[in-house]
Amino acid sequence: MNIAAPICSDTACRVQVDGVCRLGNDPVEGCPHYAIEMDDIEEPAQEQEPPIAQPVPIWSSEALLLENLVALKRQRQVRTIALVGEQKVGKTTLLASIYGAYCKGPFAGLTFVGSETLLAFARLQSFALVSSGRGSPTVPRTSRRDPLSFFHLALARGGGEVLDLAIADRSGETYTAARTSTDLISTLAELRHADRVCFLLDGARLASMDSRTAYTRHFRQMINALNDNGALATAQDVEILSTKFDITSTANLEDKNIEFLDEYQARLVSDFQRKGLAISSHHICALPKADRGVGFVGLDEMVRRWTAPTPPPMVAPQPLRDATRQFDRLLAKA
Ligand SMILES: Nc1nc2c(ncn2[C@@H]2O[C@H](COP(=O)(O)OP(=O)(O)OP(=O)(O)O)[C@@H](O)[C@H]2O)c(=O)[nH]1
Ligand SMILES: [Mg+2]
Repeated sequence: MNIAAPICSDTACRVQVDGVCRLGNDPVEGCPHYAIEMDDIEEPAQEQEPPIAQPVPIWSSEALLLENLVALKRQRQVRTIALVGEQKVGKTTLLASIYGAYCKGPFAGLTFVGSETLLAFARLQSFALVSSGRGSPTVPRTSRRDPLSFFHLALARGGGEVLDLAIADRSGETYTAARTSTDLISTLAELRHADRVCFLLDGARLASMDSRTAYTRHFRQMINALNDNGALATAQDVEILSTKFDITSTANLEDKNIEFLDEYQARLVSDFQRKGLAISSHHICALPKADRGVGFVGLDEMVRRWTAPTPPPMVAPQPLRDATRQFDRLLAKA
């Protein structure tokens, strides 16, 4: 139903009904209230609601999940490193030590310029502080329930070029399970993203005569399992990092740990090089708590390897030896 627009702004006036002006104007057009635009009547000013700002997403600074890493990789060129090793080999400690080194200043020829995972790093670092109440520095155990996570570092070279590193961490139990149940290997998503895969070899278990034999067999089995199932296909480099060098080097000298370790590493390297892997081996000590005199070992060189400038891609045409067309053979003939 259409309601006729009021003809008089005086709401008590019945001019619209009976044609008589309440104020006695005749003709009614003489009334100042008659036939004025109702829009001209000023509405009492309504209180304006303050505008509600849209929520702004803020970066939590926690460790990156796989989808966060993929998003970051779309924005920046990120070098990804996977740390592979069984429980308590020292993966998380290595991460904490790298961050700790940058907290002190430039390290391995690079300066810290930022991190998308500062809070996660700080949380690891807090376990090493006196205020944590612990007698010696440590890091929290990575549980099998914890998701695969990545720690990010943005590092600058002298010329100002910034390099992004993402280092994967996950629980050692998952890698142990994948070694024996190879159908789990395809679930190790970090390996598909990794430019470099580092196998961490526990120097403390190698230094123990009781566990040495079984452990070395399991370690080789791990590299074999990942290699045979194509999990190392995308990595340009593979490293064996023997951890806890403070323990390996100070345990009973008669056990000749270092000689044993070096021979074992050399054998692994030559066997896997024959299988086509670009593999090398190195000693590291990320937390010299068994012997402070040993100090941090191999971390500087390791970060330099991880961040070394990549050679420019080969663009020159390569000669084809047995090409079917004469034209394609020209370069080989030259
Ligand atoms: N002496 C010595 N101990 C170390 C070194 N690196 C790590 N550790 C110790 O080894 C233990 C295990 O280290 P983590 O870093 O938690 O090992 P992880 O590989 O992350 O283990 P999961 O989280 O179980 O997969 C901790 O008590 C560390 O303090 C080292 O270089 N020297
Ligand atoms: Mg851990």
